Amino acid sequence: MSFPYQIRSVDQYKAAYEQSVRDPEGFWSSIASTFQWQKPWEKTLEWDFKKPTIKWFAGGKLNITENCLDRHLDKLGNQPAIIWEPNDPEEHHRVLTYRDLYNKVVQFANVLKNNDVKKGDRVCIYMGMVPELAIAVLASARIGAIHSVVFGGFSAQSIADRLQDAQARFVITCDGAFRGNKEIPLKSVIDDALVQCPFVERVIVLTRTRTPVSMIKGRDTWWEDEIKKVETQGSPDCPAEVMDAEDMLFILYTSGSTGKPKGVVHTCGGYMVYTNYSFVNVFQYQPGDIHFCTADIGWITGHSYIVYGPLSAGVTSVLFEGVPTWPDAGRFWDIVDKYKVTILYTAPTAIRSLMGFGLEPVQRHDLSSLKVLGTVGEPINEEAWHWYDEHIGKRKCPIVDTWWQTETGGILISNLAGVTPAKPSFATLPLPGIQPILVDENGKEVAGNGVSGNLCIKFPWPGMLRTTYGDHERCRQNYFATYDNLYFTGDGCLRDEEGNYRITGRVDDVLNVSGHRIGTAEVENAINMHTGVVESAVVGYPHDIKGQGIYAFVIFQGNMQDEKLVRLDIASTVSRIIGPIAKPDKIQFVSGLPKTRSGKIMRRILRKIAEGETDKLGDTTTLLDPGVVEEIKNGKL
Ligand code: 7RM
Repeated sequence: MSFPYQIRSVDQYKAAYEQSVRDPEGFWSSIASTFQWQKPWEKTLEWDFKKPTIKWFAGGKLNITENCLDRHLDKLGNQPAIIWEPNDPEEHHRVLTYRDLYNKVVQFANVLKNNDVKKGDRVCIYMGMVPELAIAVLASARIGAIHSVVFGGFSAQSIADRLQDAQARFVITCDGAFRGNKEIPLKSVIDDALVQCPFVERVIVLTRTRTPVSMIKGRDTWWEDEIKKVETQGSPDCPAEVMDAEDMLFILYTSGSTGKPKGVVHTCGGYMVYTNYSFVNVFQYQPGDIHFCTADIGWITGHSYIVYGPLSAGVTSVLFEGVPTWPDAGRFWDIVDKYKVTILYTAPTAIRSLMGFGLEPVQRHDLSSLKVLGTVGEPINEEAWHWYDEHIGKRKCPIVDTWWQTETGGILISNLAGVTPAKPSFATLPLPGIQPILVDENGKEVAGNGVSGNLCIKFPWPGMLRTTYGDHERCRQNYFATYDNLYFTGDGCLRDEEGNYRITGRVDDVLNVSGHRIGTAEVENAINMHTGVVESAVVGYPHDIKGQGIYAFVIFQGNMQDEKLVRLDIASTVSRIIGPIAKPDKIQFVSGLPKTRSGKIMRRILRKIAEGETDKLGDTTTLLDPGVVEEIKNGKL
């Protein structure tokens, strides 16, 4: 496919940017008109950030799967859509052409219909990285069901919370998942979650690890058996459901500064246009490209840049089941070599961890197919940037540092590979259509260059979130109430003399651990569930590989005979409640926490202590008991 809106020079970038600000509706409608619509839209944009109301392409009818599958069949039917690389390199890989993927999606869409899944129903998908995960996602979209993918590392409790919030009556899972030398018992985790979710009517279970699972009559059914049923029914077809541009496409839960994760809602039309537009421009996609995004489909990066963006562009997308360091630290490079990957998109945390294994695992492989490298999820430090540039890209591949969020649907700030200049540790410039603004604490614009402030966006773009599921007020509070008439990202940001943006990290109580978003309040709630814990406070601290580590200060009143064991108990409590990704790296037992007279924990002080900057604690005179600070400083881990 070719894309008339692909920007190929700095001048084109400038012109497109200028047009997108002067005439946003004209800009986006000319892009959107290149997609396959069942009925054209009536109004390009309707918006009011105060409520918020955001509607793109209202009245337009479409199905995103027709744009990802049907429209490619004529020309790209025999081209691989998905190349699946299993966890174990000894196991055979799988290739699904666009034709194969189309067939499997309509087939599974019919399975969903057979199981009484209807348009608007929420379907929870909890699977490992197998092609059937992408198939389940697309099949849901095909019939207008709203998918809610939950990352395979989350606990039963986290799944139950999400099922309840979304009132999902359907679950799709696997018996288990292979990840490195581990086997994760997905179905068994689902069984634990469902104890709290009697409203779930049907669980469809794909065979992957063939680990023994309990199958409950009337509720649980095998994927393979369901496929056999539709095969005997005859019609291999499944017409795409007619969706309004503003109908919900999916919910994806993400952590915020308060207790429970919120369900970010994306809609069909705008998300389709934005993921495709950003994919084609940032990575400078060319026909024949092999795109390898190493994220899990359980995160937004996988939704947008393994499934919807690449497939709507007709690219070949590599889907990898395993982990970067198993069987050895050459696994990514092995895959690049094997499939002649041209675009590699990964996270700084992965780069930093692989750097630690030296160059031998890299040098064993031919990486000459690579054309473009990308990073996402967290700020990239210069050392990692240069290693990536030198040893992976051999100094001939542009690196795109892509800044975006679950809420933004797609990349908002990034250089365009080989078109606009890169600058190490800077995401650089906004994509045309994106209008960033920096503000101070009072919401006053910080104008000009060489400044820093809180990053906001002042004009809507098609890929932005529309609401948080079941609680619109929470969406308003979280993103649109901090500053009048602005979308607030929660990130701090610096703008250099040339106008390049560098995102410095969260300014709220959200941690970024190995590119995973975790709320401090969420971790505290989990720690506090341990019987011996009275109170806790969690902050982040700089971590060489993870970017941020989790540091927990805990007041403990239980049996403390074996401190090491208590730490393990607390960690395993967190693992149970949230998942292993939220386990604290350090747990320091304290007798009190630094609090203001009104009882608020002063995290600023704890953060400084955790960062090792104990001489820069600032003003502690407003504390209820300044004495606890000394004790905490002395006990620092
Ligand atoms: C895509 C994704 C979002 C948060 C965001 C930032 C941080 C993401 C970059 C980055 C610096 C980047 N979605 N972040 N990309 N920080 N440079 N290129 O990660 O919802 O899970 O996280 O991640 O703090 O607000 S997310």
